[in-house]
Amino acid sequence: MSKIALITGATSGIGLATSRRFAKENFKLILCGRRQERLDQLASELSSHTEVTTLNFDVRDQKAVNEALDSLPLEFKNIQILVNNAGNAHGLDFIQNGSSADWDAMLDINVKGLLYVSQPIIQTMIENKEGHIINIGSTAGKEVYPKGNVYCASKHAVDAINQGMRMDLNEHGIRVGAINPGMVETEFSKVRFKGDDDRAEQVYKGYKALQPEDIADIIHFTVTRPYHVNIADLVVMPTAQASSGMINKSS
Ligand code: NDP
Ligand code: 8X3
Repeated sequence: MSKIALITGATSGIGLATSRRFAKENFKLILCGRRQERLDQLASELSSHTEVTTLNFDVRDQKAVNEALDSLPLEFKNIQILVNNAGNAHGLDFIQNGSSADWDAMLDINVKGLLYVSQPIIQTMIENKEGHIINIGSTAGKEVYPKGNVYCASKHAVDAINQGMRMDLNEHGIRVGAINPGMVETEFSKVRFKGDDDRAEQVYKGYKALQPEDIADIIHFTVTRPYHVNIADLVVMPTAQASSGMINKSS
């Protein structure tokens, strides 16, 4: 029977590629994001492969998250796979110059939003004694880089939450693991640099960055292992990257 997967941040980048990959493999999909037009387009594209529904909510708004999940049709309620992907960096500044609005956004979205989405779904997984949670962390959650301060803190928090979730849910037979990518060419830098597209493009110039489909492949591999196999924590970088924030642009 087709597995039911909920993907946050399905409107762009890694979440979009994962939605397409899962659709090809006939997973039943709950696609989440805030940009309704993109959700509608994606649902229409993928519905020729599989059953799709969409949920529009801001992960920062716990009430909206709960209402959206409550509104799921019965046939989508028993979520078996949760991909906690929604998130972004906001700004790249020395700590002394950082904007508190950016700090709030990163901590509220990347950390608290992940918790708000996870908790009600975990309840369902516990009841069903089955589930798989994939937390999208980052190399920034393993090593800090200059000016990465609060984004790196938010992804270090995802790393800690991933470990804690795995421990707490272990007795319920729920798989929990993190995928921690290095540089992936998505809209991430457009968001980080607030629409400065030239600056965003420079981030991926001079080397071959990971593509969102590379991460989708890994997520698909992870969720299709036999149930006794849990990929707990995986780091993946472009070959031109040696550590967080360290890219060899002459390679
Ligand atoms: P994108 O900017 O391409 O996609 C981000 C997604 O998150 C969008 O679908 C967006 O949807 C969603 N999102 C952002 N804020 C909110 C919010 N407040 N509420 C609901 N959804 C939200 O970036 P990526 O695909 O690169 O990023 C996906 C994840 O991968 C993030 O967690 C990021 O930290 C992580 N990552 C990215 C790397 C990279 O180099 N690109 C490397 C390592 C990790 P919408 O705007 O429609 O709400
Ligand atoms: C995104 C990758 O290196 O820009 O998490 O932080 S990086």
